[in-house]
Amino acid sequence: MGSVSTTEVNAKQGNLRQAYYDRIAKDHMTPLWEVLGALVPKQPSSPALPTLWRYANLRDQVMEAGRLITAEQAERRVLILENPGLPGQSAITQSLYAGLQLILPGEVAPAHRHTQSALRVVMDGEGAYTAVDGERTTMRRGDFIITPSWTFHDHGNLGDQPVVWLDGLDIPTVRFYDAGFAEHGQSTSQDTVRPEGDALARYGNNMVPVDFYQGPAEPTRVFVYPYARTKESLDQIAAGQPDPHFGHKLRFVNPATGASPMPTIGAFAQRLPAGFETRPYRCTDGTVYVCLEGEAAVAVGDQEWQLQRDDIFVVPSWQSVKFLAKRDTTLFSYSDRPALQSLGLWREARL
Ligand code: GTQ
Repeated sequence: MGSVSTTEVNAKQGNLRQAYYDRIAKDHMTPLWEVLGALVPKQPSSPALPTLWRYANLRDQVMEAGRLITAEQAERRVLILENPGLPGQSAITQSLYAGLQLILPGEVAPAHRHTQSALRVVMDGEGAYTAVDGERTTMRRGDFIITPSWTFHDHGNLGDQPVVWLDGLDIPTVRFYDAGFAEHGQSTSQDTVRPEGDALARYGNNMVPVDFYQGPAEPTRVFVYPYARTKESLDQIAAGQPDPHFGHKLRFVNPATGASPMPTIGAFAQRLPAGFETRPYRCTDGTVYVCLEGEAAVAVGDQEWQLQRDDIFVVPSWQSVKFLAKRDTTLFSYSDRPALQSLGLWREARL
């Protein structure tokens, strides 16, 4: 008899193994050796894709939603920016959510609270407010506003223009941990219990109340970081030497602790001087960017776009990002960096 070929041996072994896998699957077991490489990758390879959303298109589409449903009917009238690599997941990165919210003159988005943390970046229009735990703040373009986990919040538009902002939430993170709770407020709009500006005066001016101490994971009581102040800092530091990878980049902090404003989401503001080209950079925090001012070419992984004012794009974990500013450009960004850092999982590479 001739010897059995290697191919035949392999085929037979393959069949035996598959039959075994099928048998153990009935008992809810599965072999590690078939999936080890994917479970323990050499480096991150996110299913999220580098993606750009043009603001002009976003705005047209959200305005159309404004003709189809009221803010109160919708509870929140938002178009989710869904990463095409994460279909059906309402996620822009594996851990974060993004959406464009519209509130028309006279409308209110009713009070509620949830364990998900949220941030807003005001894009368009004047006259709206967000109320957080009994204090309102007028929303102005570029303002970075937060509603930390379990704080009551509602929105309203007292002006005569549609107001649009970007929502950033840790919805996928909270879903991952199965830690979502939510409830409605007692009334549609919260009673105002403090005058506008109170939190900023108490906690946001390099001072805090004398008997106030916070643990490192507690969110800040400052819930608005006005763009006028952000811009003032960027204008001032832009006179100095830019960092080769970042230009002039600052991170928002809880002024009482120096930690991120909220434990699951970090936020950043960045100025790239006209003509400045950054070196390629990558990090493990998938990041959502908003172009608040200016114009720049941006390369993310194998994608390249000409960024215009208000455009929004996402850089998934470990994809390289590189900018060439055509004009003085200001970027806002947010990511899960503080969560990764507190878990010891944050890495960066300055290329
Ligand atoms: O404003 O409370 O985009 O609860 C998604 C969920 C906004 C909000 C969103 C929310 C909100």
